[in-house]
Amino acid sequence: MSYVERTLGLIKPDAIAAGHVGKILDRIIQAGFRIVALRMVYLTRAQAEAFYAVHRSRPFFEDLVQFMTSGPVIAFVLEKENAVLHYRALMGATDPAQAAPGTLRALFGQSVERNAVHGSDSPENARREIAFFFSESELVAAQALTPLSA
Ligand code: 3AN
Repeated sequence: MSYVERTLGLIKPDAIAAGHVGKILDRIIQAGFRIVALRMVYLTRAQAEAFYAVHRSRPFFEDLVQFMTSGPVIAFVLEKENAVLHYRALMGATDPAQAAPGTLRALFGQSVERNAVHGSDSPENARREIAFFFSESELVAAQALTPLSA
């Protein structure tokens, strides 16, 4: 069954530095997602560690935190039917070399670490990650300002 759902996406520092922000957002919009909130932030070390806490024991954790604090990220909330799965499909596999042609990571990712974009991997994590970046009032305000027919 499909139902309207929200997911949290990030454009990572590598893609921002390479000038890919406009192209990535355009592909997201063309794929039928509605952007209900968006902001650019510099993550602090503590914030990056908290966001990726589930990976704390992985060997790449320190590098990942360093990379994610090496420049700003753009965080956004997307809305669509089955948004979590659909955005994962649009992103492609974690490793850009394994990602299907035409996916965001195949097009804009450089390596398994510098892979251009992030997306929540489950509805539960989407709720946690959306709350990490946006307050409830920001989401409600964004929804009120966006035409329902968009
Ligand atoms: P995804 O982002 O596709 O859900 P996860 O959750 O397995 O992938 O990994 C979270 C992030 O950690 C990835 N986006 C990537 O930046 C980084 N990462 C995952 N595996 C590796 C790895 N083997 N080496 C370096 N970084 C990795």
